[in-house]
Amino acid sequence: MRLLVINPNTSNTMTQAIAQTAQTAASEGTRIVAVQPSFGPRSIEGHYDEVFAAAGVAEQVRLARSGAVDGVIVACFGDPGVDAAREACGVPVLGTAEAAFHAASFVATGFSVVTTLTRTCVIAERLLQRYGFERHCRGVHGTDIPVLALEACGEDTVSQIEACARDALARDRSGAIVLGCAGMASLARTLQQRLGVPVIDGVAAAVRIAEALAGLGLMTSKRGDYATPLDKEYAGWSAPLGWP
Ligand code: 2AL
Repeated sequence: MRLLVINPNTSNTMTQAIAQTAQTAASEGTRIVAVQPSFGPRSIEGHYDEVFAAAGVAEQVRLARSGAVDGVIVACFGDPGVDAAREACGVPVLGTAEAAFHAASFVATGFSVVTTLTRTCVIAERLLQRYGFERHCRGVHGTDIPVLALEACGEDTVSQIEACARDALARDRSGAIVLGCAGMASLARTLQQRLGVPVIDGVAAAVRIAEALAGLGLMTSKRGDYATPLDKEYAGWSAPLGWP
């Protein structure tokens, strides 16, 4: 099986780290193909960044049109462009936030999200509402660690995330932690050991859920809003991204 993992930001270092986490999480026989957009922000930390990141996902998901992959993962916690990618694909498309929320709801009655900049908390809160997980999530907490600081993540940064998670578990009375950034993916195991509760990284969760969906023979429904995009002309710099 081949899974296309799209890092929607343009940090090559982060794309490589995400690829490694995804490959480690995958079953034997699953091959991870990791890509990033050719344009857009180096990190996604707000609504403005997300607009370009979603267009970048639309650009890269075209690789899945040839039928060469069995699933697509959008590896950013804001799930930019996930619905657009589902229109463009026949195979299942998973966002990391959505995958992480589902996984967390299986292992705890309530979970807390620990993320990067406090200004991104509202993005996670809106996703929780959109996906119907607002009753499972007991709090979204910003560490105020910039996304790119996670590229060279030393003990200071890990300790800062751990402290935020401990505080969240106590304050929210929750039983699990969801990591609110794909840049935190490699920290899940260490944090789980230190905190003694399930720590969910959405990249790994999405890989295993994509494998399960493929194993069940489930594809993205092409009935209704996830039908293939309408054939039309796109203007200006987006011209190559128009359908078909
Ligand atoms: C993210 C993420 O997962 N990748 C990125 O660039 N920004 N999420 C976040 N909460 O900052």
